[in-house]
Formats: sequence, structure tokens, C-alpha cells
Amino acid sequence: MPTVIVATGNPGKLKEMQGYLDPLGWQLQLKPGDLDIEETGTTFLANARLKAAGVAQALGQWAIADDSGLEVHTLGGAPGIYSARYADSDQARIDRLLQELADSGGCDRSAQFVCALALANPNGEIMLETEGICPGEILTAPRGSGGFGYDPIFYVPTLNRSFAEMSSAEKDANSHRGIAFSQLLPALAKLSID
Ligand code: ITT
Repeated sequence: MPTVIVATGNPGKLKEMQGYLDPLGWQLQLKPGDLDIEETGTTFLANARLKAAGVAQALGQWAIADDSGLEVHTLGGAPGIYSARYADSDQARIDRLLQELADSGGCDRSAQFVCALALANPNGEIMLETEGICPGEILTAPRGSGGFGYDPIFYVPTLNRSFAEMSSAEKDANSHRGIAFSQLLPALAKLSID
């Protein structure tokens, strides 16, 4: 059975990534906690490539990475690729974002979640990549207890729910990560990995 390293240190992301990858029947392995790849890219895709290639090369194994984040229109796309570095905890990140939106004084709360995925072979060459986008709005206060990260303040008007109010299946079917994986899965399934 092919072994693929899931190149993330974020437990919320890991759970979702495993769900999408499970049907492929690969042996999934989490990257070692002390193997950290610096995210020096200026786009989600560049950082996903860096993480996949860095982990694959370091371990000599196939690796798949996700770089994702939240872009808020009124804030000029912030926090964007800095979503994880915006503050020290999920709660502090949410508080900062809500405060900055309040300070901006505007009424445009439109936003989008972006997820870039990259798969690298054991030489660190990028073999597949894609990007998924989910449009929505930033709530004025958190709603729901599911998911992770910014989920409680990200509202999807077409479903009338925040990501944190959705079941896992609902979030999977509609999220930036779900869209990215649905684009990548057919090619992943055809890939010969040993
Ligand atoms: P790895 O780089 O180790 O994968 P990370 O958390 O540092 O983990 P990113 O640099 O890609 O990952 O940052 C993503 C940020 O965006 C992080 O703060 C997440 O909580 C947030 N995020 C990404 N997808 C999300 C989702 O589906 N729901 C809520 N927040 C999400």
C-alpha cells in the first residue's frame, strides 16, 4: 500500500484531509512534529508547494500539503496567507479579525476561504496542485461549535449557516478544502504511487 505523508501540523486540517484521502486506500502518515517548513511564499499555492516539497524531500516519501486561509474583502484580503500567524490562538485570531472589521467601519463583510493543495514525489517535485475557493461573509459574533479555526465566524449565505454550524459532511461538500479535493481526487486516484 502506498505511503503518503500528510504535511500538516494543524489537527483540524489533518482530520479533514484524512477524510478526503481515505477512499484512495493509501497508508497516510502524519509528518513528524519537529519537521517544520518555513512558509516564505507570497501565495497559498507557493506555500503549499514549499510544504509538500520540503516534507517529501526531507523524508524521501510522497507528501501532500494544504495551505489555506481567509481573505476579507474590506481588509484588502487580510489575513490571507497570514491567517495562521494573525494571533496566537484560534480565539485570539477570531477576536482580532472581528475587531479589525469593526474598526474599518464599513458594512461590507464579504470574504472567501482559499485552499491550495500540492502533492510532491519523494524527490520533492510537485506532481499535482489545485486551489479551491468558498465565498461567504464574516459574522459579527461566533456561531456554532463544530470545525476549527475561523469556522464560527464564516457564514455561507446559500446554506444559511456558519462553517461551525454545519455537519462535517456539509462542510466537506461546500468548503474551500472540499472543492480543492474534489478537483484533485480524480488525478490522485490515477497516480501510481508505490
Ligand atoms: P500547516 O501549515 O502545518 O498545515 P497551519 O495551521 O499553519 O498548518 P496554514 O499556514 O495553511 O496552516 O494556515 C491556515 C490558517 O487558516 C489557520 O489559522 C487555520 O485555522 C485557518 N483555516 C484554514 N482552513 C480553515 C477552515 O476550513 N476552517 C477554519 N479555519 C481555517
